[in-house]
Amino acid sequence: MSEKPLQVYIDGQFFDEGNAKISVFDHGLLYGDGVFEGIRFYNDRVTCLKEHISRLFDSAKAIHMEIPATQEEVCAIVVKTIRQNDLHDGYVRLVVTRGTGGLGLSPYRCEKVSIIVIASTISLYPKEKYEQGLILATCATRRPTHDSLSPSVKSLNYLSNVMAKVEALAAGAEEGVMLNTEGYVAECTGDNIFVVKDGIIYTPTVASGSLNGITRRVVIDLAIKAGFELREIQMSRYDMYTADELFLTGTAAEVVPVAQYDQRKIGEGKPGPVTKQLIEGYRNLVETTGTPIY
Ligand code: PXG
Repeated sequence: MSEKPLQVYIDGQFFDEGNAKISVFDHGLLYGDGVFEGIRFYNDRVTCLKEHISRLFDSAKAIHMEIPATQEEVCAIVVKTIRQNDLHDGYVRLVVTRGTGGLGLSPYRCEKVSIIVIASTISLYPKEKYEQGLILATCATRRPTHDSLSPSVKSLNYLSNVMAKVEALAAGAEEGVMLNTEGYVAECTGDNIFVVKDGIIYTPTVASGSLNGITRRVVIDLAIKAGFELREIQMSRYDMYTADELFLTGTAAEVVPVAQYDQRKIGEGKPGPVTKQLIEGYRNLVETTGTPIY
């Protein structure tokens, strides 16, 4: 027997996943003209919902797009879509596209901005990876700079990240490290980076070209609360090669340890004590906080 189809929200209505369709003339498809968020929910609570929606509105503002709803309304739509699918733990992909328009770049010919919400489940890395650590490699593709499309915009243009992921996988790694045009470490293809050295925790500044990650912020706050010194720095590959511990953060990835980077074993080559403490702290936090769904 097949499972009940997912109910996908598009512009005020729910559709069975097989019938959840948008126009081939949607500028999200034709030009990558749109923004998105990836949001998790655990134990009937949506993690950092307001923060995700606030970032979505900032991304939209930056690309001169008006979302046809308030932040509170979009929060309610996300919660409603999870409820509609009777889910308790999972992942929401919230996509806002410029909408249907003619062939031609101008967004002003698009009829209306579309809001799409998919609530489902996600597993980015196999469970063992959280005990063994990931293998990373530096990618040739650099993070875009703020003078083109700001890397702070979580847009539907993820091709440089996709290319970086392809390069990492081709190098036999599981995730790729993206540098900025100056050669400093920015982030991974879908996660932020943290280093532990001599008991101090470091992460690249947002100005290095990293996304202002919501998990990054939660982990920074957790680390400071736990009494660690936390420094946002311009980070080099050297800082990563010589780290005692290395870990990544992201909504999908959560907090995930790194065992190897560019053929160098990191620390003991297995998750260190600080990483383990933060994995534990993050899990406790997401299980017990967030916007209630039911
Ligand atoms: N950097 C980039 C480029 C990202 O896309 C992060 C860092 C982590 O940010 P958050 O706010 O999630 O802590 C992201 C987020 C997916 C997926 O489907 C990707 C992300 C989030 C959720 C799902 O691969 N990227």
